[in-house]
Amino acid sequence: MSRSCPTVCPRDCYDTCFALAELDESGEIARMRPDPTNPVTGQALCPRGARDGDRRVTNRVLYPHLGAAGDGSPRFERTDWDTAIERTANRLVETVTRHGPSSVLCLDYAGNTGLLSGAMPLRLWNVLGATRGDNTLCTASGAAGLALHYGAAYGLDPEDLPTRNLIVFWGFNPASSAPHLWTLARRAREAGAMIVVVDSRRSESARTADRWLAPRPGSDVALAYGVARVLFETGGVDLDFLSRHTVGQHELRREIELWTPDRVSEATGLAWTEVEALALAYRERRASATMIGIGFQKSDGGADAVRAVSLIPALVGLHRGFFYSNSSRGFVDGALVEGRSLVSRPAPLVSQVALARRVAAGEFRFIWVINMNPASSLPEAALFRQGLARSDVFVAVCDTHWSETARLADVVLPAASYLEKDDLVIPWTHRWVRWAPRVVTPLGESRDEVWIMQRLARAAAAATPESPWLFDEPWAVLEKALEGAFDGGSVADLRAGTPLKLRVRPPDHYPTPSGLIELAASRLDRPGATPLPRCQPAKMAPGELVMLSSALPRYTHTQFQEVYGPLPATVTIHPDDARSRSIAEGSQVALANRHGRVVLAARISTDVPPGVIWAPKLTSGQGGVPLNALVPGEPQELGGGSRYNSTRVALSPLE
Ligand SMILES: Nc1nc2c(c(=O)[nH]1)N[C@H]1C(S)=C(S)[C@@H](COP(=O)(O)OP(=O)(O)OC[C@H]3O[C@@H](n4cnc5c(=O)[nH]c(N)nc54)[C@H](O)[C@@H]3O)O[C@H]1N2
Ligand SMILES: Nc1nc2c(c(=O)[nH]1)N[C@H]1C(S)=C(S)[C@@H](COP(=O)(O)OP(=O)(O)OC[C@H]3O[C@@H](n4cnc5c(=O)[nH]c(N)nc54)[C@H](O)[C@@H]3O)O[C@H]1N2
Ligand SMILES: [Mo]
Repeated sequence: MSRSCPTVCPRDCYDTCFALAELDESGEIARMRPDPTNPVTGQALCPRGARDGDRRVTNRVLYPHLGAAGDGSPRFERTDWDTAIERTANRLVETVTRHGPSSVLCLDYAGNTGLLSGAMPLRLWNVLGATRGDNTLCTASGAAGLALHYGAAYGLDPEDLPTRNLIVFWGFNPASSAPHLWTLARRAREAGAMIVVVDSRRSESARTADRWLAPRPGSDVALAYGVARVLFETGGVDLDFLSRHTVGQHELRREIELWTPDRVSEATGLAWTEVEALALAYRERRASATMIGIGFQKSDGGADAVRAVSLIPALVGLHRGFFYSNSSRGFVDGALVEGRSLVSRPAPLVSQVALARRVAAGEFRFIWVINMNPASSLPEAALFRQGLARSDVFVAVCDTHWSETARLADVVLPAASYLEKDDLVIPWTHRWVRWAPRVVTPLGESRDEVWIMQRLARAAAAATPESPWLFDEPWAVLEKALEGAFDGGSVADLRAGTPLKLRVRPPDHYPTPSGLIELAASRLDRPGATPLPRCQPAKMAPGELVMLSSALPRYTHTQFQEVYGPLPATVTIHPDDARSRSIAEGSQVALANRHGRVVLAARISTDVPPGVIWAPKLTSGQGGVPLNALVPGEPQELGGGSRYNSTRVALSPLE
């Protein structure tokens, strides 16, 4: 008889879906189904979640492997856990002894965000004092920007979307990146809401929105100021709300007055009537949701763009009428799970954005990679790959699959997939949490990350300060970390299978110096912090194009290529840019800048405006060269975030 087992997708994604794995008589996964008990994700599975049973059995790392560097093409031989752990631990102890703990680098990211698979295994690296990545690839700069005005970045609960009359997705492509939020928005539309998409290209979401505005990349601050200007001029600003809940309206207003219709149109490329129409929609529809994407803040002025957009809902009188990432709203003690609050000294942090050149320079002698595929996802990815190939650097990768990074490792340790281990995933969008117990037996000799971490900690005891908490039982850790985390219900209920709802801070709580929304920020002690957002238009050299990259519905970063085939090696080019360079549809073109050169197939389309090209994020070009070989490694000033979407390239047909 078949049976359904509850699980939760742990990928770093807006939706954090509850799912049901349907097992056949032999106990194998027959198919994945949506779980209707989650009001946000219960409708359907995305094309990735639906194929998780297939991904589980394809391209897996089944056994520990030792890499044998040879003539540049890596070879791997299977080994046993004892040998793999001993090899890794010996090298770890030797590195710490000879070069100090900070010459050990731990890189982790978005593969599995579960508290047990993602957070708890970091305990070893935190107690060692290893250098850790600073998590700046994704949301960091926008979060730092929002903190200047709101004290913390959390915003509205997506379950409120069906109650809104206007939903603006700004630099956000939910039809691909957040399909369940998109469904909620469309449900609101059925009840009369308007959906607006603000995106520099015609994204999947833009195609079906009620209205699409396409500001030039990097010009969103000007658009937001233009909208604010119309709101002030037409009585759309809730002055009573401003006087009660905000400071800084006069500074903001002075800035807005400088943004004349001509100046806004010139910066954004939009007709003033489009700006007016958006402002009037905000004024007339009142109950709005401003959904601020992560995509458009991975750019030169990304933090300031998020700041400017976030001020619009305050002007129309809404407490946190925006959504960005809700990870700062709750009470889960992540520092305890990771062991950060258990060590006497915090681990040194290194910028992920600027990491590649330091790895290439040999600054780290031992690199541990878990839940991440940095050889494809980091800026300056080709340089990073050169660093991994150095003979004086030891690389250990713990992954479920043979990722590009695993293929460059000295030791590869097989991780059990999320369907093969217990975990608890804390969403950063909606509030629903439930225990995700193991559904099926781990394939091959793959193991869960806590087991792997504890094995390695024992074997490397000579380098590790005495810390019995490394060996804590996972459930005991969770019980402690979750005290006070839920709105009713106990951790025992959770373990018995009952979904619980996260307890969250109220929307009108503003941990700023004034305790109010600071339309003009007053805490300016961070690099790049200014009272008001600044517009930093892209500075382009003649002939240069700006390259955007973002998600496709069937892939999560580099994942699911084993199910759907390689990420498309294509670049979308406007017909004018193709014509002036004699580029034909389907032909091979070179994208080049001072960082590297990537060859992709041309797709000619008006989905992108002139001067802008688009490629699937994390794809690879001819010869397996990662797209991110082109991406600069300079962090944003505010928040240290990435600039993927400000990558400038020259484009030419292949000779
Ligand atoms: N050009 C460009 N580059 C970008 C971006 C962009 O917009 N443009 N976006 C950036 C952003 S926002 C992000 S979040 C990063 C994502 O960057 P990464 O986190 O490096 O992306 P993934 O390819 O998802 O890599 C996750 C890895 O974890 C593995 N994994 C999955 N589940 C498990 C598990 O349970 N255990 C273990 N041990 N491993 C597991 C997967 O097999 C995969 O190899 O990429 C960034 N890179
Ligand atoms: N299918 C799928 N879903 C995912 C992921 C995935 O890999 N695959 N990754 C997850 C993760 S970790 C993240 S961070 C999110 C990212 O998901 P989103 O927040 O939706 O961000 P992106 O898809 O990177 O970009 C959104 C849009 O921003 C536009 N854009 C770029 N620059 C500008 C600009 O200057 N101005 C304006 N207005 N628009 C601009 C791009 O054209 C793009 O369509 O998705 C999550 N969901
Ligand atoms: Mo991300």
